[in-house]
Amino acid sequence: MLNENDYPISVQFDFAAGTFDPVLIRDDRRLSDLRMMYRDKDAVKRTLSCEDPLIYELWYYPFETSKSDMALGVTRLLPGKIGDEYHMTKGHIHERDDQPEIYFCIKGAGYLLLQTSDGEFRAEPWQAGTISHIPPMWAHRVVNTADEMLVFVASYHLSAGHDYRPIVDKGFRKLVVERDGKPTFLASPRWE
Ligand code: S6P
Ligand code: ZN
Repeated sequence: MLNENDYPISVQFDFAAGTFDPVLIRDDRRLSDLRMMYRDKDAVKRTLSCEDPLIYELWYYPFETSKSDMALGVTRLLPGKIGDEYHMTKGHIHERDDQPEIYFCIKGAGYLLLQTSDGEFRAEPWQAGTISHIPPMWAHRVVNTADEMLVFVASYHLSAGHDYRPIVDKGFRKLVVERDGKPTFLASPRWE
């Protein structure tokens, strides 16, 4: 017997705008939400003394049925840097160790950083059209290294859970910074 949540639902994605409609939940992440993540604490302080810039927007549509759940998430990551470090998502690992995720880059360019709790690290170069599978047990973060907004679609089970603690505590092994106008990977001092 179907209940009212068990029927198919479609939303319409606008590729030029990087938005979809209808959207059920919208959330903003500002520099104050990410202050622990950036290496250059003086740059964070300086910026926050005059403004609290928007770093990314999250647009969500949770699909919850009587038997399962799945989320559609669109992340809209603005271009820019804090000090010399590019704008990025906070980054998290799924609480459940059997939960993967699919990311689909729609617009812009940058990197998907992936890391296990043992410190295995990968950086997947991203451009519009790249689709990446994030296996279970890999923390994930997206970095925007271009001059335009980076937009990606995520699909995952809502029951996966989000653990930000390992990233707050130690961060990723590599920082993505601008050197001579180009994105460059620096070993994070927190891993040495
Ligand atoms: C959820 C999925 C994305 C992120 C979003 C923001 O599993 O990976 O929807 O939540 O990209 O990143 P973060 O690290 O702030 O959650
Ligand atoms: Zn995730």
